[in-house]
Amino acid sequence: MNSEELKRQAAARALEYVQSGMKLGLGTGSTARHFVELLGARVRDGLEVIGVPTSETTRHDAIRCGIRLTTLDEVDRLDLTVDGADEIDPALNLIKGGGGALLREKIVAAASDRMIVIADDTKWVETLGRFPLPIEVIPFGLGATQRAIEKAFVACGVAGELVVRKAKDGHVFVTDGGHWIVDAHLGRIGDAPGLAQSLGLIPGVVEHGLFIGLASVAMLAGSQGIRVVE
Ligand code: ABF
Repeated sequence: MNSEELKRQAAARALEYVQSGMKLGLGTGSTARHFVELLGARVRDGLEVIGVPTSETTRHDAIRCGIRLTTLDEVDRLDLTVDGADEIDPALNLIKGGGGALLREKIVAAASDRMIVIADDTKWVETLGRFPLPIEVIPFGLGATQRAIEKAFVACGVAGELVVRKAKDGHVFVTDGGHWIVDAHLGRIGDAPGLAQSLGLIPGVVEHGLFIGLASVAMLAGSQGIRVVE
């Protein structure tokens, strides 16, 4: 089974948790897109849900699939968010943001009663950090922000290069919020909650891709089937 089929299987399993009347957070990325497509098929069969997309890309996908959308200004809490991840550890802490949508993804996840992470099992790691950690920053004062990030790394016992993300056209990648992303190549993050807390205190850091304590369930699709980790 190829990786797209595995992602679709994980997405299909998450769909079993969706009930009519739910308010849903709709994730971003290729795995989350499978979920949006499968959800759209159920909506066309009569399932009534309303969704909050985590990116402009997902907004367009959801509209194309016929899913009714709302915003976090119009609804209070969401019942469930289904989203992908770049890395998942045994405590269900995540690295997200490889697709650049981490800020909206985190706002939506934090506004949700439950978050299901869907992925193929290559995303499962014992310790986070092999995937470069995305940190969303304000362009103003970038040098000062990067120096503060490096200090936080030292305090948290990690080290690694910071690389300003470029888009495919060679220009700086700009997020849906108009910010930039620096990717931190750390290799291993021994204390992800501690690092998350330190990064959250730095002026100029808008958000970072460590999702600590937000995911409730992970659906990991592999050649042996789906492993559900709670
Ligand atoms: C989003 O998409 C991200 O936070 C993560 O960066 C990425 C995972 O993408 P994919 O499902 O394509 O591997 O969930």
